[in-house]
Amino acid sequence: MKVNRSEFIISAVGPSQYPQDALPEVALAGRSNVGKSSLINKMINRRNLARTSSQPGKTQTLNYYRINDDLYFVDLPGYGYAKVSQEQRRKWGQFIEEYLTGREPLKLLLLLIDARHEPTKDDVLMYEWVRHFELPLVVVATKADKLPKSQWQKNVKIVKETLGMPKDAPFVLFSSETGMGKEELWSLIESAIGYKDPNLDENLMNTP
Ligand SMILES: Nc1nc2c(ncn2[C@@H]2O[C@H](COP(=O)(O)OP(=O)(O)OP(=O)(O)O)[C@@H](O)[C@H]2O)c(=O)[nH]1
Ligand SMILES: [Mg+2]
Repeated sequence: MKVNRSEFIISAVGPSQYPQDALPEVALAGRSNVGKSSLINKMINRRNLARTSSQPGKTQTLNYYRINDDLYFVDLPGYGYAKVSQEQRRKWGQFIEEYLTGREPLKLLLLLIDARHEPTKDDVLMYEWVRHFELPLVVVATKADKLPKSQWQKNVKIVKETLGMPKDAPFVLFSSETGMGKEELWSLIESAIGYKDPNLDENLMNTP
């Protein structure tokens, strides 16, 4: 997809603030600091559109970014931040569960996992939760640039095995530094939202 236009829309604190225009939504979940906002910025070639929260673990908002007139990226609040109370955890769970189970325009969830480390208990729980909901899912292993190339294969295997992923489940090794995995991820997003490249349509029509 060619990104011509991307804009921040809203930090929504509840369903009444979610956009009403029914554009497909691609949500990003993952631990605090795993690279959700950086991934959005890389996908849309913007240095700093997606905000990095000054108070990790505290903001409980869904941040909406509109890409062309094609989709929204929805940056979900990160989980697993140590300094969060039991009560905040419970609220987070409820908020996210409502969104993931009840949001009609949601077409794909990107679950981000730090490629450098074995997935945490929270990562595994999140993965199992999403599978239970039967949401379309791509697991994205982030920060690949922080690993030597010689270690990629080993770490990918650890991530997949720890999560218990089926062999052919969608998976992308990604770096917001180098752009590794970006095109692959765009293709997966395009098919999930049923995107048709207008340029390709034109080509088809011009074919004799
Ligand atoms: N080297 C490298 N650093 C990255 C990458 N992705 C993110 N980072 C860094 O990791 C830190 C956290 O990235 P964010 O994108 O803010 O993470 P987040 O998941 O949005 O965090 P929260 O909003 O707190 O949940 C920042 O310092 C980023 O620069 C990557 O692919 N490579
Ligand atoms: Mg963020």
